[in-house]
Amino acid sequence: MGSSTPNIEAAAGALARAIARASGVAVLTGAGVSAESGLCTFRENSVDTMDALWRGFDPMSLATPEAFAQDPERVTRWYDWRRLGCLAAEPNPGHLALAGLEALVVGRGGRFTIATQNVDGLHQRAGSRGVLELHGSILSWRCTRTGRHVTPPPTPFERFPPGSPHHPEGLLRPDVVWFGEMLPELVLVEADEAARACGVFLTIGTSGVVYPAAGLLHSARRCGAVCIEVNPDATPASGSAHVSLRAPSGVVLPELLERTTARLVDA
Ligand code: BJW
Repeated sequence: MGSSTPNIEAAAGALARAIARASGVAVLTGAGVSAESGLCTFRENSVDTMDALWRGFDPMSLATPEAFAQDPERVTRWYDWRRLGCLAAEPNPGHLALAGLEALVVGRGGRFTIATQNVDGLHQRAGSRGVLELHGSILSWRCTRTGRHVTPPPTPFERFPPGSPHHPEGLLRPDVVWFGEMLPELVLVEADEAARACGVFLTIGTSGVVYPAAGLLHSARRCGAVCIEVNPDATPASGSAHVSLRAPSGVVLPELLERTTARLVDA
């Protein structure tokens, strides 16, 4: 394998040392990790990835309780389109490499946690087990009146917004966390504990601007973790990373896994 991504040896060395000591590895992922599965990111929707219907819409203006209250049909049409896209997408080599890294860490007695901001379920489908969904799941929907959950079938909704099967006056909404809503408390506590306890923290494919998720990197760094960023572009988080890998995660993560494994075998 021959990528010449600068800094990859430094990152592999930090990971191998942490794994050899059986110390934990914690990972924060964002939309960029699923970009190579064909899913749109939030802050850089390109003509290639956005369906014609949704070009010109600002995703950030649809991901709020206010947008849903004002126009539930428009918001649920967008989320249904994305839900079907997530179901049709496949995990990419970046997701698979993270599942492989988990096996390596856990096999040596360490703790491995992925705190993901993504709602697409692709880490789980790649085989990752220690996944914390900070912003919920687009595959699960809930009644706005009763709070009861439903997993809709993998076909488009028949009417918009879909009515709730649990309450005559309820609507279904995606079980995701919109701006101004609280993250699931226990999930956030567990993610913060993992960040504070780990030896290496990876922040992958996120612009690092949405809190409290973005604060996990700072928790990890304050507690002494080696912090590694994987992102083709610099972000506000870059200054807090000890090592930056400026490449797509689907390219660099398999190589990082390979080099880390080789170091452990050689040791
Ligand atoms: C690649 C790549 C490749 C491309 N490989 N990389 C502290 C300070 C300031 C504000 C706040 C604060 N605390 C709370 C707030 C308010 C707010 C917030 O953070 N606002 C900021 C924007 C200023 N936070 C909240 O409201 C949160 N709730 C909360 O804090 O509750 C308490 C509270 C309530 C009221 C007031 C105050 C406090 C909730 C946040 C929920 C975010 N929800 C969304 C939608 C989820 C559902 C859905 O999917 O539709 O989550 S918004 C959206 O942003 C989504 C994402 O998970 C999240 C982060 O985006 P992400 O993943 O980073 O994607 P992008 O597109 O931004 O970046 C992609 C990156 O990938 C780029 O860097 C590319 O370069 C890179 N990339 N290809 C690797 N191949």
